[in-house]
Amino acid sequence: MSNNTLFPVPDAVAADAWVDATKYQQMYDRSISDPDGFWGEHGRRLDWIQPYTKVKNTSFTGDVSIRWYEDGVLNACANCVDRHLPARADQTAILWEGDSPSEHKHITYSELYDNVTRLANVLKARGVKKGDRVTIYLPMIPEAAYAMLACARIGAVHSVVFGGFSPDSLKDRVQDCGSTVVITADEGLRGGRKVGLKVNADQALKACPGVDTVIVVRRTGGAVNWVEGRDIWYHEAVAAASPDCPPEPMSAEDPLFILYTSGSTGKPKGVLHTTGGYLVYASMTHQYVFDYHEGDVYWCTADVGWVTGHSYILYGPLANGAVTLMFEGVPNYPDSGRFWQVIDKHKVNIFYTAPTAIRALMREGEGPVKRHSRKSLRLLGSVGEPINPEAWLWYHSVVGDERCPIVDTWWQTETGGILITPLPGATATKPGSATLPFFGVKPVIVDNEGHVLEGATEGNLCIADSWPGQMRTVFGDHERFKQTYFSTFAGKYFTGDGCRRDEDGYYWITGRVDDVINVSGHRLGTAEVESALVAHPKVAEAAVVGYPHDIKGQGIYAYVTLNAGENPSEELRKELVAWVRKEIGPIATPDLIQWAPGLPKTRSGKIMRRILRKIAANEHEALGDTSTLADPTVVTDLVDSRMNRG
Ligand code: 6R9
Repeated sequence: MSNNTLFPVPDAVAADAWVDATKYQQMYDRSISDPDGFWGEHGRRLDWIQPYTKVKNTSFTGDVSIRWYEDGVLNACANCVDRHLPARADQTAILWEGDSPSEHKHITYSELYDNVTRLANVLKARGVKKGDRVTIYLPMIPEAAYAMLACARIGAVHSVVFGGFSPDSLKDRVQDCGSTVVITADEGLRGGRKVGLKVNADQALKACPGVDTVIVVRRTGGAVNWVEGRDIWYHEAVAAASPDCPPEPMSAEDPLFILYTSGSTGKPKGVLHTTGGYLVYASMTHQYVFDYHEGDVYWCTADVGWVTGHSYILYGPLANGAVTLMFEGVPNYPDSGRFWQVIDKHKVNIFYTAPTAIRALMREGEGPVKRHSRKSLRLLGSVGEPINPEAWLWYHSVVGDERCPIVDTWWQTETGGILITPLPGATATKPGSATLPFFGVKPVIVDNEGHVLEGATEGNLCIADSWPGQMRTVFGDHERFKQTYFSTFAGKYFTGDGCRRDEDGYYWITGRVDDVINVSGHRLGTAEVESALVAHPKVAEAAVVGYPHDIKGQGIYAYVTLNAGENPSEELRKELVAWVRKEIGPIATPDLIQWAPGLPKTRSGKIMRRILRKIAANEHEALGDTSTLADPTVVTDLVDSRMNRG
């Protein structure tokens, strides 16, 4: 998976970029030796209602406390909208491209202001106050951005739930954060197909008596059920509301949003981000990593339901007064040239997508790419999972015509923004490497005992000290925050990723080292899929692992033990696949189900996933030590049936 070819920074790129190699080194060194000075200065990129006098106040030990700019007061929405009005009221803020190529819209900063302030007043009228939680379950339409910013404006904490999640997943998330308001749509539209969002929300909310308001955007006009007194139409409420809504003054450490993400154990946890540090970090990384300049058209293809959508469709770009493209559709509809067609249509300069999309489009050959000129493109980005060198090279030569630098950006929901990445004017790239840390980021690689490894090495990736975009806690469960991130390697933030550092000091992320799998850039805990499977009446036990998948990066491999008396059949296999999709959502669809009369367990009853991963990957010779198993013949049986599968 490693390719050491060095792609130098093109001279023309370095000359125009915010940062070249010399400046990167100077800024990086200062950010590490004098974090207060460095971040104190860069924090002023935002407008503060009351300027901060303190900058960094963080500790990764004891109770773990992370505070940045703690005595500053600001409003995130005002920073993303109001402050741009004097200079760019009529400039496009959001360039929305619909699912169908015949639909698009330019939303200017003044229109954004009007939409956001009205919705903010609707929320207030429904009783939402500073600190209250609002759940947003919307497709990729401008109203999703209005909803997030309206919450930020009045100090409410948004929790966006990806529109592909099931009613059950939505219910868990609404209950966990205790929202009283849900914002949804009649239906979503993706690849020409309708997705019933209101019907899902209705189903979920049967178990959420605390929700007294559901605001419904009319997207398709499809029929919906209506709960009188609870449901209101978005367009009616907003039309009747006033656009006069002053932004709420927020302390830098007041919560901005919660975003649920999967871990190795238990239910998804509510990652909590706060206002000041998050916004400084999102906006600064957006400017430097994508080398954003005035007038550039920038497109991140993520969904706002994921952190990439939060930081790099919404908060980062809008804080910078950028033009941010928001796409409702999918890469292969109406055909697999859609991305490149949109790039030509809107003259996109900066394009940020995921390796899984690149691999899927690569399979269609160069034809669909070459039918479009892509001459506006200047920079390409990748995020979500390790990019294999083959996909990187195709992205570089076929999509970027060997002209556009690639930024492979490593980060996580928890980190708020990009931590390891090239800067286009400063960093020579290597296909498959996320290269070097961003300002203020101190990566360390440790062995399993926690010893810090120096030089060229491989091990567990930790971050030694805080950066402003870091999550502050798990909503409602600070203990879990400490346990999950700071207890494996005391005093360090543990990322859950494995990593190699080469002789040039470049970082190569090798993937998760915990029980998290990454399917098409989406994080899933194996425990979540297992608990969905065992909830089926015919299933006795299940073990889920990731295995290498050509397009998705990792596929979901499930070993299933049926209850006594139940027999494996193709029909039951299909039923279990449909069951998991219904329980969690389509992203959790198992790719392979293997019937397992028994699972390999230690004598204390722990499932040996290490062995199951090897069997799933067809690495039968490398099973390692099986002597600690309670019943080693289980493994032979599993290997035999895996081999019969081919
Ligand atoms: C932003 C985002 C985080 C996990 C992370 C890692 C993987 C993300 C990557 C990458 C290699 C990259 N990951 N970007 N691995 N190279 N450029 O994706 O957040 O959904 O929380 O996932 O994704 O394993 O730990 P999130």
